[in-house]
Amino acid sequence: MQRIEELVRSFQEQELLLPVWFENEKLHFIDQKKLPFESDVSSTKDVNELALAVKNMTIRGSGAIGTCGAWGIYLAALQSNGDLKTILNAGTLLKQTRPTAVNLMKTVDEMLSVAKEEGEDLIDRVEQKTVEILERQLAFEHELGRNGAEMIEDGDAILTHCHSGALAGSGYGGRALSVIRKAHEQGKSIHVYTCETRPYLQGARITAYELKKFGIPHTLITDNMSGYLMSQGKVQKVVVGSDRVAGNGDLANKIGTYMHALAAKANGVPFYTATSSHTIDHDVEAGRDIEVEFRDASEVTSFQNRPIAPEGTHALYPSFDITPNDLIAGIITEKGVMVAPYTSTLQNLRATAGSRV
Ligand code: RUB
Repeated sequence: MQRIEELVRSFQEQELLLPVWFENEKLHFIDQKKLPFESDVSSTKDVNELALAVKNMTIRGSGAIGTCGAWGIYLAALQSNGDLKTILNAGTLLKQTRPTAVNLMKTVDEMLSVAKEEGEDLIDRVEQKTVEILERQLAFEHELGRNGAEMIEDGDAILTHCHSGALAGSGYGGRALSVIRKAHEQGKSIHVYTCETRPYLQGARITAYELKKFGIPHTLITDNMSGYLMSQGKVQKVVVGSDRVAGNGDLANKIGTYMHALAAKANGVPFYTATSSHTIDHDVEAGRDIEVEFRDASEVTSFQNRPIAPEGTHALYPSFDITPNDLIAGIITEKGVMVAPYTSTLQNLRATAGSRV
């Protein structure tokens, strides 16, 4: 526990915006559904409660969900005093919470393979692995941020969708906002258009909140305004995150992303995804094979428990969509910016990024 608590203290000294952290023998997390109006923090020692928080989107964003794979296994190890069967069951539970974000599955598997090793010191091994994963994820944010910032020119207006920021990741800027934050820190004069992102409004509530905190000039737009702005020459780049990238470069991201990518292509605006090598799923050949999460229709017919449509209205909520690789100008990762043909550049990335990919 000492190593974890030391790591969290060092993160806190770096003034990171942490979605999840461990302190006083408990895991703490911010309720992202209530931001920015309330900063409600919950605490738990129970992996079941953590899994529920991921499922109901109290903790969300693929990077943060990914680290919950590590936190969850660590909690299960502590809770069960290192009982392997309980830990394996916790892994199954965690993986069932959200189907699209592949970081969650990969991180759980990485943790479980350490838990399954021979030896007495299971809790220590799991703790050590948690520390390693958290440090690595944060390092990725800085590296991919620097790589992506090279794509950004002084004076650019950048459109982003949903929230691919610090609280969706490891606290610096997540993926898309790490690129934007690095460009801003390099002194480039940039402006961000943040799409509100129906129905959860992650863009309005959380991206705008972080951009304000980071001092980055921004304008909130509704999702259906992006095509018009691009046609007027108001947007120079689109940068979004990814919940999963297929081996051929097709990507799954928050519903609405595909629409922005089409508008970007039609208007000659480069569309990038900022992500880590960990988000590339080489077991999935193309976007059509990625499981898209469908959430309850009530999340569309109401907002924060207030109905916004007549009672009984039929609604549909695919939570993600697939953007085909021919709409993507580049996949920004911690190893560099991958360009088409993606099947081979992503294979090369796999070779250089090592076994974790
Ligand atoms: C969040 C979402 C974000 C992605 C990608 O989905 O789609 O755009 O997670 O961002 P939800 P990142 O709110 O449903 O979890 O790659 O930074 O995770």
